[in-house]
Amino acid sequence: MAKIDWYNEFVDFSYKPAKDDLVCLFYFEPEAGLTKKEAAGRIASESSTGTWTTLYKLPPRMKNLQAIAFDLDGNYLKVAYPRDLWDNGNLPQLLSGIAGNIFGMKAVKNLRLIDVSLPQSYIKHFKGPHHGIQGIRKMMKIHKRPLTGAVPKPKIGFSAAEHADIAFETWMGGFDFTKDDENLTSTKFNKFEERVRLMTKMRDKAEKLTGETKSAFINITGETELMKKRAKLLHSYGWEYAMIDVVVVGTAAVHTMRDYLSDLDMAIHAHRAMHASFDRNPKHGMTMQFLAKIMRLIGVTQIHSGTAVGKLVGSKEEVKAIADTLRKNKVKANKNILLQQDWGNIKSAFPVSSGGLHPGLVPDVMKIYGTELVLLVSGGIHGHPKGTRAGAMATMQAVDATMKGESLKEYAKKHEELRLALEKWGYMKPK
Ligand code: CAP
Ligand code: MG
Repeated sequence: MAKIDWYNEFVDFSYKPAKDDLVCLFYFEPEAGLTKKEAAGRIASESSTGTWTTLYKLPPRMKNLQAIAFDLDGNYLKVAYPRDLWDNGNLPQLLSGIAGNIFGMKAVKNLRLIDVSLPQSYIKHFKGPHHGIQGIRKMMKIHKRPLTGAVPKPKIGFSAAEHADIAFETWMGGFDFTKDDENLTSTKFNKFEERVRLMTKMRDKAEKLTGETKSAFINITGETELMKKRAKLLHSYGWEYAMIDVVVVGTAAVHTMRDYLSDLDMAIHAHRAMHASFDRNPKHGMTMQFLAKIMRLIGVTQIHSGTAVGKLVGSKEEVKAIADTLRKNKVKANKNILLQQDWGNIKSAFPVSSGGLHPGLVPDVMKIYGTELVLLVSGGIHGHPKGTRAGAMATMQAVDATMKGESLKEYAKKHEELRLALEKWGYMKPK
């Protein structure tokens, strides 16, 4: 009987990836009735040149474009993709290939894209972050400790004037940044233009009083032309950053804005709102380390990476994998979590730890990340018994204690703001 499918031609467990191959690591569960090898063939086929049936005509050269499932270890599968499949510098096309139809195949009960190892011949077509971690540290004149910031809370509802006043208190408490929340862009009670104007006034006042550089992640999320307009306004008021909710705007818009903001010598704070719709299920979807990788490749300055100890999902192992993906130049393979990656000339990006943090959790977060991170503590300063400024001071005291290797308990004996924070929250891990 004539063969009706050719999936097994996409499997070769003796194949050794070529230097220029792009390699993906998947977790997968075959649907009942299919072997792992049969499902593996379907993953490699559907994400490269194949279809469900044998064809009347198949030019021999197509063989050179087929993906090959080459390494099967339990439910983990590696697939090698020929370099010629991929359009230089086109990340949406990459996603349509390795993260497209395959998630909907009946052949798999579950499928998760864990990581991708990109060859130099692919990454050289991307610019990566404009500043890099050292560039940001130089710009902010902060060379050792974590950078710190907070979002006004409640996350939306303040007038532009109230928002700017809270920013002033945050900066005067010693924080470097104030951040808009992910769902605040421009509303009738807090218009973007008004917020920028008033935030600028408060920034200049706080810089004058403290002698420190103060900045903000002001949210320009929206249609790309609108984002350009808002970025230009930020630049005209001397702001160094723009904030973009990168998942909801999409990789093409982030790419456009990376180049537009880079021409203005501006940095991108990437919020990852909506990521958990595809990365929290350990059996299906894509990992946060994969999302962090493509965002560093496109060129965001920093992206939220989790806390492990705060209110939102993300294990310690996952947080470390994301931090390595963002900060390292040469990433080592970590079984079933990361593939090796040489970033070549692509600059580093800051991990951003945020979500349910307060001064009592600062040592836990710094134990995971070290000092090379942006630390955002929002509810954890505005909920302080003595208010925002004292909450920021308490957090800066917790950072200082941790940098000095002192316990918070000891340090709090001589620092009232930290003592009051520990009295309220202790070391609780919010849910
Ligand atoms: C944190 C936050 C951030 C989350 C995002 C919030 O506020 O502003 O958006 O950190 O999660 O809206 O919850 P709190 P992630 O500090 O008051 O919790 O960083 O995991 O992307
Ligand atoms: Mg938020």
